[in-house]
Amino acid sequence: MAKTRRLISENLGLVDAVIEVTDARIPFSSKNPELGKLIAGKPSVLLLNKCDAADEAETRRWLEVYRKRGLGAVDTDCKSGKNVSKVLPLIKESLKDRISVWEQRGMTGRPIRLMIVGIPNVGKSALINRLAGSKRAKVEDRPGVTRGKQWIKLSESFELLDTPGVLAPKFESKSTGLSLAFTGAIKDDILDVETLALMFIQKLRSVCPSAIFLRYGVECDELSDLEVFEAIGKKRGFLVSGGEINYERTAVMLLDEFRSQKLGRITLEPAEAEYDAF
Ligand SMILES: Nc1nc2c(ncn2[C@@H]2O[C@H](COP(=O)(O)OP(=O)(O)OP(=O)(O)O)[C@@H](O)[C@H]2O)c(=O)[nH]1
Ligand SMILES: [Mg+2]
Repeated sequence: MAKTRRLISENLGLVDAVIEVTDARIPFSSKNPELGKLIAGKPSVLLLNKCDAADEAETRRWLEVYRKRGLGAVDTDCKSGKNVSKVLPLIKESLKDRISVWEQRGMTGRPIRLMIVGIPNVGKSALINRLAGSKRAKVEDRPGVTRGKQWIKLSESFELLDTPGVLAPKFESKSTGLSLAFTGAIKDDILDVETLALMFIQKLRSVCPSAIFLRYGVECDELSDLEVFEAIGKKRGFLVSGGEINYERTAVMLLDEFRSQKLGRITLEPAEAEYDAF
């Protein structure tokens, strides 16, 4: 990751502001705590992307958390395009002091240069496509200034670096690793899929207890996590010969259904919980 960090630092030198994309279902675990250090005072805005998949009330609470910290933040859905139009005005707002300095120096018409950063799978490419839209035509390389870099002209005022910076997901705690695995930001193979699904059931019961009943008709109240897991497999008829539950198939199905939003809009990390290193 040292290489990635160096690449991001290099590119940071070329831009005026940074857009950090996070996943609204796991706002804490999808935010990279090192970014603040890397961008060293450069204006940034934060996107709670995939807001269509997250709980609306929780997303509002997270936006409030960021607002209180003075960080420009917006909830976006790059699938439908919801709120994507708010991103550039928010950047302009975060840069207004600098823009007035440029204007005083006669640098009117200087485009604002941006880059997108975020951990894997949060929707960076989807955002680039949304922002660029049909204006995907690349801005020419600027010899001597940004040799080798490709820029996408978004409007008269904005240019976007066409490759996003991929930040390392954070692995400080087990719960962060799990959040990243549940959403698919990191590969399932950090744990066997059955264990992951069992941990997911535990999580789901704490953040959205009704989801399992609504989707699978399993009453969880008196059951252990393992019993819930087995009841879900049974309801789906995922059995092997001898009537045993097919644990692997049940686990894969459950995680798939969460990731494809069949369990509803779920935020796994509530804004009011305690988080360290944030
Ligand atoms: N529901 C939902 N899915 C989204 C949204 N944005 C992106 N996705 C999906 O999330 C997955 C990852 O999106 P990408 O744009 O490829 O994410 P990325 O950050 O570029 O991922 P890497 O290139 O692997 O780092 C894709 O399946 C997208 O369709 C969104 O706002 N809502
Ligand atoms: Mg991508």
